[in-house]
Amino acid sequence: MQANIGKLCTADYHSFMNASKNAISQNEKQQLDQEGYVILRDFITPERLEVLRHSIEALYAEQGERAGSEYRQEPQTRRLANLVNCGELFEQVVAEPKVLSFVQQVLGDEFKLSSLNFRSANPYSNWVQPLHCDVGAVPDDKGFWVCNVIWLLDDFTADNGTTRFVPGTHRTGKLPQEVLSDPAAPHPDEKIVLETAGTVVVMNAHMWHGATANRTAHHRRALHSFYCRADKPQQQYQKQLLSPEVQERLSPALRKLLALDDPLNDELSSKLSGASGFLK
Ligand SMILES: O=C(O)CCC(=O)C(=O)O
Repeated sequence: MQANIGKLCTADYHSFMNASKNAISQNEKQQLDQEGYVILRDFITPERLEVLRHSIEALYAEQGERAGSEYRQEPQTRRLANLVNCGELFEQVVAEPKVLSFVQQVLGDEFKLSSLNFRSANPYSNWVQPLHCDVGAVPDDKGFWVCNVIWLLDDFTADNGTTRFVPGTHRTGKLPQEVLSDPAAPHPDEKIVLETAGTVVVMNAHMWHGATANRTAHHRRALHSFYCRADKPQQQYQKQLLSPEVQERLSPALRKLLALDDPLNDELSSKLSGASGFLK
């Protein structure tokens, strides 16, 4: 289904979820299940990439010191949080049908947006994120419950703070800090993302991963659209963070994806939002 979920009504949300089961190939499913990630090259058109970059830089300049403070700030890193609140182009990012098909493959039919953030490794930074699972999540008896999607706004190279990950570790049922003596150290089985701007990487976020140091003179920018299963708290409680004006104009399908009318989410996210896999 190619239509944007943002334009669909609630009934269509369920038919979207059914139709999207056929939207990805057996190979892609197997890759995501076994290895824990799928790479979608040339996914963001050059025009969309330019608009996203421009909007992000404008928001960062506007927010100044408080940028990212709806969630957490990170050393040697520019962050923006709560981006669904910042314009329709971000609503389209979280509701991208092809991406949602992959998310559904990881999380099952009942999932929601957990957060939409921007993250950019500063030039000449030596900060290496420890290998982590997002929000410190370990699969439970119902299976996987977190899935993260990295939207590359710049080329990711071996030197500029790219993401590293250890394929297959989403199936260990363990957090890296439980197993590794130093989760910030290089891992013998790690792979790094070497892809061009416009690529989207869908990751089972139980797979051990983290950003590396940026040794170049340029920022390395990405958006992270992060999803969780419906029975878990959102990382950023959307109903509390989105302005009334934004909530008012969202379509029923987007309201569903953001869990704006979901008492279970209110119960969970009002008490338990804000978790991180490694930031204090
Ligand atoms: O930006 C990246 O390369 C990875 C970021 C990440 O894993 C995180 O912030 O949790």
